[in-house]
Amino acid sequence: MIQCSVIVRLINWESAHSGEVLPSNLIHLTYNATSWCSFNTGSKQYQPAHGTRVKKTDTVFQNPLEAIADFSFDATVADVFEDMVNRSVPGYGLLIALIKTVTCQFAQKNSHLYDLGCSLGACALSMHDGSVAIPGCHIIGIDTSEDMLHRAQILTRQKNANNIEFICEDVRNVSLGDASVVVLNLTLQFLPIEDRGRLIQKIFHALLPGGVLIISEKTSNPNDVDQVLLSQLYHGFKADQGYSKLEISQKRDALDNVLIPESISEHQARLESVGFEQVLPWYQAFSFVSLLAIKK
Ligand code: GEK
Repeated sequence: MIQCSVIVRLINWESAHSGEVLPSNLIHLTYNATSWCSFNTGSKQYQPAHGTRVKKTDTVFQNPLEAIADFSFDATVADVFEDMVNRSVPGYGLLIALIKTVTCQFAQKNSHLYDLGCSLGACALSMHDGSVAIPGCHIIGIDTSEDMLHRAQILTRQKNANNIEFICEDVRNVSLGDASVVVLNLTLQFLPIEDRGRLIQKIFHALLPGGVLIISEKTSNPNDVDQVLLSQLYHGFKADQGYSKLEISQKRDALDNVLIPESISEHQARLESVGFEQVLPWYQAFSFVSLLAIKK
């Protein structure tokens, strides 16, 4: 990750929440290739008054926890999610940017583009950017976390992405249709394995001919030696992002019963079994893999 730090003198900045006067007019900024973060102004976080978005640092698992509860996408996580996902998913920023490129290729006029498990709407925004030249594209982000969607709405409004709608619902319960692009970016892994086939089948039926499903997952590797190496590399990546050993192990324990990875071949087999004619891996960073599944 490209990261640099600067100390700047504040001119016309205000508190994120109240516009109160800063305790110091110096602020420490870091830039991590996607956006600016701010901290080091005492106990509070501040953001620029105009324009630049501020990303809060993920400290959710920093302190020792007596008991580790299952991971959930609650307000605490939503508040730091942008930082968390960028520092926890290798290549996340590139993957999001490439979803725009895939969208340019596959979006069809007067169709629906779905972001299933949209969190803060990063993929929805990327699909928005990739479909601006195609008339009648309606983008729908779906998530069960109200805390995520509240923030997603603010972020998309800031970008004037007015053709994005958000729905707070379980992806297993929504009806989908007239779709040219469907994104399942790191979402299927949170569903019970027995529910995954039905969702993939529903997506296949919702897609128009020529439509694409972009599915990204943390995968398991059937070869034990490879699995160990990929896990070591992943922990090295997280350490490089500034996470301590304690943070890495507490988060891993919290995700243990919640994120259930499958192998690339299990995903491919499921996609082919529901009818996708072309299924190809197109992106990989360690165990994080993305597949394109195309309906002819
Ligand atoms: C991104 N796609 O930034 N129905 C709807 N939403 C769900 C469900 C469900 N059954 N289960 C989990 N979620 C995003 C990142 S995060 C992945 C996706 C991660 C939602 C959950 O609330 C969360 O917002 C999202 O899926 C998973 O590209 O944090 O590793």
